[in-house]
Amino acid sequence: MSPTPNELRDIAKIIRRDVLTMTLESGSGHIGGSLSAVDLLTVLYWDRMRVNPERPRWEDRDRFVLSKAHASPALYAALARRGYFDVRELMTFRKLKSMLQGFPDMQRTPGIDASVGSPGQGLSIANGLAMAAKRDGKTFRVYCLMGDGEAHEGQIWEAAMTAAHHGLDRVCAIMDRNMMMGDGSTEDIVALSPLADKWRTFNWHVIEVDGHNIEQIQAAFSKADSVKERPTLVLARTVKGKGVPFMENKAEWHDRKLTEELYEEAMKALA
Ligand SMILES: Cc1ncc(C[n+]2csc(CCOP(=O)(O)OP(=O)(O)O)c2C)c(N)n1
Repeated sequence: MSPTPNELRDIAKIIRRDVLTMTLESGSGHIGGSLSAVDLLTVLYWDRMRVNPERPRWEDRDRFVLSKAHASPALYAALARRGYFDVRELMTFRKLKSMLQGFPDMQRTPGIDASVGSPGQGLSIANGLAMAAKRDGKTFRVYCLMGDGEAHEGQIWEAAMTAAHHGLDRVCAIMDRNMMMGDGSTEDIVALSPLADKWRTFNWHVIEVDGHNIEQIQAAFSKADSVKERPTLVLARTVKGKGVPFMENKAEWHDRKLTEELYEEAMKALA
């Protein structure tokens, strides 16, 4: 049985705490964009996706592609808490020989469906998985989480056209619209607005949600399931650094290093 929305909120809090603990331990890693994506990942892994952590390579599983690959701490924590591997493994994040490298590697880590790293590539991978599913008569769905800053990459729009052209209705892309990237506001760097209109013009079904509202996220994924002949984009309004007030909406927390002192303060906010 799926957890209740309140239980999902509790899980999200645990994952946020894990993100902080593992990045303190590693001395590096991307915190802001991990925290903005946690509620989306929680709903996907605990409520939406058809997966079996005991059989990470089960061929009928739904697939997940972390196109914003630098948010790996959030994904690794979600996979560990969901039972794909021992939670203690999180403390090896970014260390030599660890299976939890800075960017996800499907050959090393149970639960990772695509090796990713360079921004802009994930949606193309998701398209390929969806096309293969169609060819093989499989019913699995493919979820792909992108950053909004990633939409500066032309490949995203090539993939958007491709998915619409082929009517890939089993592709559900999610854009973590936190309005920020490492160097500041997406709108100052290269404006993306009106983003929903852009995707609609590319012939996608677009659903806009508050990306921290569990019920809205659940409803969006349910709706996406029923859309036929077109891919869906869940445009999730989020806050970079969500849950830790001194990190929220601060571009510097894209990849700033935690100190013990700041860690304690952040953990208090997530108590
Ligand atoms: C080809 C390439 N372009 C750019 C970068 C630098 N870079 C890494 S992630 C990223 C975008 C970060 O913004 P966003 O996707 O919005 O991430 P989020 O705010 O969700 O963390 C950029 C510009 C890179 N590593 N490689």
